[in-house]
Amino acid sequence: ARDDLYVDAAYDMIVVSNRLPVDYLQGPDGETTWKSSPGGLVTALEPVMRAADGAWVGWAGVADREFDPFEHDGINIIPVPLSESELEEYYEGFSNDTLWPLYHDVIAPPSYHREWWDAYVRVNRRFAEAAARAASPGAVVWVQDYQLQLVPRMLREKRPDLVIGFFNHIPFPAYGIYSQLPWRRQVLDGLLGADVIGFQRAADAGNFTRAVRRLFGYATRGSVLDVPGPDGEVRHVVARQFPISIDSAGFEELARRPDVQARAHEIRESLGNPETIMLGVDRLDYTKGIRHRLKAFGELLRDGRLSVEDVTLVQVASPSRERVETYRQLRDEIELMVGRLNGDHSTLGHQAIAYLHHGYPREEMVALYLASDVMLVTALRDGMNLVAKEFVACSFDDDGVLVLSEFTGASDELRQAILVNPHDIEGLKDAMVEAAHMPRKERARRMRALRRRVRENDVAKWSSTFLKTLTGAGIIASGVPDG
Ligand code: GDG
Repeated sequence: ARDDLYVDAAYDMIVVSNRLPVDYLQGPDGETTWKSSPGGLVTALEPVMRAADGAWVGWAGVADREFDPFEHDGINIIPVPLSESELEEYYEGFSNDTLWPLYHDVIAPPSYHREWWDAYVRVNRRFAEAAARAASPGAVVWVQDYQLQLVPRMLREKRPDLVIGFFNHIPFPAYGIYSQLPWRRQVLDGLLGADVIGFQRAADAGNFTRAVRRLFGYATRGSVLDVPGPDGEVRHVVARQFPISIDSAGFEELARRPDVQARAHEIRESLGNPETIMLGVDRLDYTKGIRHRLKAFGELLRDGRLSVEDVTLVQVASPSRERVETYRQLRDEIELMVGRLNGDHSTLGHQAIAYLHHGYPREEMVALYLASDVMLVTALRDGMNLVAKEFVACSFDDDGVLVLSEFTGASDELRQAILVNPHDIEGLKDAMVEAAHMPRKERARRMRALRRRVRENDVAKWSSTFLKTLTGAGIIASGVPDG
């Protein structure tokens, strides 16, 4: 029955991602409803998808359920089913416990399991088949992220007529680390099925290109790689950086809303109007450097360089990957640290750390950005880090200080932040004190420059630059060596 509903070969533009841009909700009477999950990717691609009558291929977020394709808010949705065991092996296992730690420079030890790999191959094939079926002749297919690295090659084999792009949202590691992967050749070959392979930073694209040279010996000129096809003919594949961004205007608009500002005011009040509010916003993930941040803050309080009378740290740690053991351990460690630090330093009137293990609506996040004086982004490794850009976009009064780790993609662009190496706890402490005491004029000077950058490079520009490169890939490959 499902086949009748599939509109085969109907779409000129297809996005493939692990998760669909909609969430499945069960109504009070058991009926199925769908709600958009308004992430950055959806915002960026929505206009493109509408204009091209595009379709989105992905998983709906519930295991062991099959859904028919449907239309939601003008976007055609093609759900791909995953079983409970595939969810464990392909998603929680190979994606989040093998690739995620490996690609983030083995901050946590990656697990290598052959059954996980088998599930990864199987699920990637299912996504590739769904996309191959939905794509019209010569359609553009844009595959997203590390969960689906084999899809470009699988798709090309089924449908050599397609124009295939891939974007990697997380870092790509140096060869010395990447080469641990028992399936290192298969993954590179999977990616090389694309016409354009996008990364966050130039360094990621460089690591990828070097890995291709080492493992396959293909010739590369700048960002163009010569990839031999089955009949010996050479395809030109482009691998370069396309730094992702946010809907900058959308965030600023929210920040300017009177009700959001009133809420920001209320947040400050409820924290006892401290002189300085420092803020961390992260998925609870070991890549984000939350422990380093807490350690530095604790030592500053202990040594009297900051006082709980003047400074409060708000740490939002949104729940993430709670079925993966490393994440459970991390949560315990962080909550132990927060409990200790609050026990040691809080007074009845002043809390050292307001720790929130919740997800919040976007309005509340923006109110938090507005309420804060210092944003702490101390990731040990991060593809981009959108939180840094969101804080900047919301600071329309040109005030606020961003402390930003050099190990984020965002640090390539946001040079006027206070850049830190989060492993250097003394350096991090100095940066936090500097941020708390930075004169107004200096704050404004830096924030103006940061805001210009984020305003001019928003997520719409990111997607249009990528898609232009992709649809012009033939032209690039035949002449110009570097983009
Ligand atoms: C991956 C890469 C790359 C967080 N908590 C809440 C909430 N968030 C939002 C933030 C931000 C997003 O989630 C997180 O994006 P990040 O970029 O900071 O990090 P990852 O989730 O690790 O994302 C990363 C990104 O992909 C895009 O390519 O930048 O490097 O790791 O937008 O605001 N949003 C709401 N409530 C929360 O509680 N509404």
